[in-house]
Amino acid sequence: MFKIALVTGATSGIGRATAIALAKQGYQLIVTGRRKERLEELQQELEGVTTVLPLLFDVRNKEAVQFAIASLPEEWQQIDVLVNNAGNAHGLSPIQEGSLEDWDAMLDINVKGLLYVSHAVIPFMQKQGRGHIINIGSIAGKEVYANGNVYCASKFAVDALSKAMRIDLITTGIKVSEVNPGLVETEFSEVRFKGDKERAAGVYQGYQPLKADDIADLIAFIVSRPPHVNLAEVMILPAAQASATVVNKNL
Ligand code: NDP
Ligand code: 8X3
Repeated sequence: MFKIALVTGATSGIGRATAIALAKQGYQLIVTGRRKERLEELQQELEGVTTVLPLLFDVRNKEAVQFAIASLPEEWQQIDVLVNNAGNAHGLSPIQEGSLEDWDAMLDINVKGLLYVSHAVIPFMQKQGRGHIINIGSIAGKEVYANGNVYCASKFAVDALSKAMRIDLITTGIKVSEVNPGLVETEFSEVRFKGDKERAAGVYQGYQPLKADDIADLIAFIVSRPPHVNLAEVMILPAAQASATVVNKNL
């Protein structure tokens, strides 16, 4: 029997790589994001590997999230795995210079978006008495760094919500895991620095950062554990990274 995974933010980076890894593990996929052409491209790439259902919505729009997920055809409602991955940093400034638009974006996408998607998916999982939610947190949800203020706060919230979900869902058969990556080279820094590719590339120079596939492999491992095992929290760092701010750039 096929299993179904829903991956948010599957148009790029960690979400895209996770969708591909789960497809190779035999999952049918519901993939979400705002960039339609990228979702269709992924669907084409996975033709012959698995069935892919693209769902286009902005996770900030609670009505759109609820409508898209609640109207899934019956054969797509038995979601076994939810990867709450959609998210980004917007800006890197001291709190006294922060932009209200950037703050809204990070809290609305990284925290409220994760909640909206979970709220829509959990009833399906409860109905079948099983499921696995993987929340993508960050090392920034464990340590605050200079100028990271609101992004860090959004990821601290993901940490708190992952723990809270694990407690509240304990009687439902739904497992909750949190994956906390360090530096992964994706479009993340390009988004943070508003399209400044040179500044973004600088974040990953002088050491070997993680690749999106490294996180995808970990997620594929987590969901393939036997029913009695839950990898509740995993931090995954490049070998050159010791903390949010200590990176050996001479490796
Ligand atoms: P990318 O920028 O490559 O991917 C971000 C994904 O999130 C895209 O698919 C994007 O899709 C989606 N997304 C962003 N905003 C929205 C929105 N409003 N509605 C719907 N989807 C949205 O970054 P990463 O792959 O690196 O980031 C994925 C997750 O990993 C994030 O939660 C990030 O915080 C976390 N993370 C990243 C690390 C890194 O170093 N890269 C380290 C630790 C955690 P689209 O634009 O099409 O909507
Ligand atoms: C992404 C990693 O260190 O840029 O969450 O915040 S970091």
